[in-house]
Amino acid sequence: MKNYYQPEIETMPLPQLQKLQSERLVEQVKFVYDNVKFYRDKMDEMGVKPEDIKSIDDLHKLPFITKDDLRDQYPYGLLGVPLKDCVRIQSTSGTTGRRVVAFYTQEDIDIWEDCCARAIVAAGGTEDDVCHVCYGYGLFTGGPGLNGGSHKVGCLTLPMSSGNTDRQIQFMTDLGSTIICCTPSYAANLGETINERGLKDKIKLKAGIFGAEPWTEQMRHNIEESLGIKAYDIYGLTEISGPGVSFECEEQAGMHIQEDHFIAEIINPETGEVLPEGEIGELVFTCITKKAFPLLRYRTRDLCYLTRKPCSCGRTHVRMHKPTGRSDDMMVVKGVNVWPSQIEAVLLNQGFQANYQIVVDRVGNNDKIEVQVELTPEMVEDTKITVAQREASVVHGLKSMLGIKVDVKLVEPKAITRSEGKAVRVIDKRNLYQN
Ligand code: DLL
Repeated sequence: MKNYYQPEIETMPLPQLQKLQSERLVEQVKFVYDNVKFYRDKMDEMGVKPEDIKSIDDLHKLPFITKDDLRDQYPYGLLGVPLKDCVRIQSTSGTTGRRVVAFYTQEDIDIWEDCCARAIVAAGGTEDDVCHVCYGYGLFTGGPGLNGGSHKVGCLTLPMSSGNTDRQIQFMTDLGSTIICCTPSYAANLGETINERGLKDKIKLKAGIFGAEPWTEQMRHNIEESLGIKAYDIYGLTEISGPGVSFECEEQAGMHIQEDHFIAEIINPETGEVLPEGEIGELVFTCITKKAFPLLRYRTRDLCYLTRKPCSCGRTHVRMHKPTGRSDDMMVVKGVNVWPSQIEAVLLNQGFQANYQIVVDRVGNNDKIEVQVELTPEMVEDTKITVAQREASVVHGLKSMLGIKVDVKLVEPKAITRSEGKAVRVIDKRNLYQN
């Protein structure tokens, strides 16, 4: 059994790591230039030749690629290898426009599963574990990626997929699941149900690997409490392979990017300028080992910052801070930039759980924003504070955070539909008026 903690790579001193990245980048740029017309045309337009890329210091000379480019090139325009060499597609869960379809060779899949295996090992996984995967399977990368990683580690893998909470809990208790992989919102949902049914003592979970959507530190704390586990963040996107592009170690202080496969940059989303370490901006990835869908300088639209501060786990790979939002899920309401994560932070701070929905509408020329959030059962029982007082307190908290008046509606526990995959937090009705 291969040991998926790979210290020779994961703790490689920085100069050596950058040398490896440079070698792989030079080779990859040649490969892409020779095999993908889209890149060849773009680089020719910019007057950049593959020979101009001699090391990672030349990365900035390459053109960016965006989700719109991916949509324009749908389905086969970005393939780096003949279709007969591809063995799989996966696709994004996007709700607008054309889906993005990503392709994989068998080697691409192996690398992706290695990345997921490293994430599972970082969360304490070994061949003695029972790994319960309730990310969706199918086109979504969550289930297939973690499933493959779990096999590589040698865990007993439960390919549960999402949904059917009763069955999830039954298997978890009957088979003694020790590691769970799902979205944080579904983990919160499971934790709530397990506690309501008084089953916490019957589950053996020790760790959870949660990602695919933003979640706050407060939410981590709530999930850890309700399931009695340590909760690890994992990040990734279909275009770049899927989950496992980066993952947390036991420090839970940012996610190590798997730099032997992906080079990360942070740019100013307005100007494209590369920002220094520590500054928040848009995360950009260059794949240096992928062959079927070999994206260079892909703009993820996720906002975060990078740090190379030493990590006590010994891994040297750069850490990305939890994405604080996306440059495109930012809403402009009443002329003010609003991120759902800001609203969530206020709600969790005031003792609510992450069971909420944000409804934005336009009445006449004016934007209206309403936050609907569930009272917790404890709040319902606690009659010392009235619902009106709680509402006023949330309105006040949101006003201080955002600088605008937000309507708040407190609803009964369970009134908001629970998510089984990625949670739908925002309903922006203003989009309905566009066209
Ligand atoms: O969500 C891949 C994935 C599956 C990651 C399972 C982790 C676990 P997509 O559906 O293509 O792929 O969505 C990618 O989801 O650009 C981020 O905006 C968001 N995202 C993913 N992981 C995190 C995370 C999968 N840990 C998009 N924190 C990304 C915050 C995340 N946002």
